[in-house]
Amino acid sequence: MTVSTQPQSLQSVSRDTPIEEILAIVARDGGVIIKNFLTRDQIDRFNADVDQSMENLRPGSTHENEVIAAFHGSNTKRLTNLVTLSPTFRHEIIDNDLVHSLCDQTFLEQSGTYWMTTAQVIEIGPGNDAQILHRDLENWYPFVQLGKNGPEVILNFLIAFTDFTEENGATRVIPGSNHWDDFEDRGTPEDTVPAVMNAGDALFFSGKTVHGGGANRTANEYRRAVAFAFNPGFLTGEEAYPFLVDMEIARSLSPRVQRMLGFRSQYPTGSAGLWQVDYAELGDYLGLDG
Ligand SMILES: O=C(O)CCC(=O)C(=O)O
Ligand SMILES: [Fe+2]
Repeated sequence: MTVSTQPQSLQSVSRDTPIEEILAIVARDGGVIIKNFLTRDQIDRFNADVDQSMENLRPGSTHENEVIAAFHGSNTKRLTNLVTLSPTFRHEIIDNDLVHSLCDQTFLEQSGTYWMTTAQVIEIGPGNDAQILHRDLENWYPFVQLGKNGPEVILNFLIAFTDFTEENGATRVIPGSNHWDDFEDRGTPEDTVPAVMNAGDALFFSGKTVHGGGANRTANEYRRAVAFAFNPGFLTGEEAYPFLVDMEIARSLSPRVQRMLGFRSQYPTGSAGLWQVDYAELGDYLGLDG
């Protein structure tokens, strides 16, 4: 697929769209909405898994840096360690074949194995301002300089767990910003379009694409998402899963999920292996099957 002009909106595809087609749209626009990425039943069960933890959380950031605290959101709740908190997440959502096909196709080709950098609930409450526009690759700063020609260093599946409307804080995206010459340019709110979605849909986007949570202008609606994102195995992830997830839970996971969480070694292209024990596979050292 080729592009000549900057797209003005986000395209939507069904979840049975060929992988190559989904990735071609992401390469062109920077992101795509995958309709019915999860079933209604998965949405309901996941929400039930985390509802109590969400209730116990206070909104707003605990970070002492003001810019980072603003980024986290004044009336936003962020819940991490979903692997431990949600059986639906650790046995189904994280092991979704579509996710693995899209990540395999991107990362295995460009840079070898990948792992999960974070999976977190982001619930934007009434009165929360729009988040600062950013590219997710800014967590690994040298890739800002490499810009559009650098490798893909983070793929994000932002899954809607409530309906996303323009009023309740649907994620704002700048389609085509993955092709800009200068990644220090993060655009303006006027350049953005809202990722309006039904619960169960997912915004699948590149780390090169400018986006941010939308402002919640409603009186009493909460917009719940899960940001579910992956790095190549040569980068450090956001959440230190081997220290968060009990070994007993880790043993119950599929081998590919164990690798995604750092219970197995990483094999970036050109490397004999990373995250090893005495140059051998970590999974063997831990006595994991398979
Ligand atoms: O909540 C959203 O819609 C986007 C959040 C986001 O982009 C982030 O925290 O990196
Ligand atoms: Fe982001």
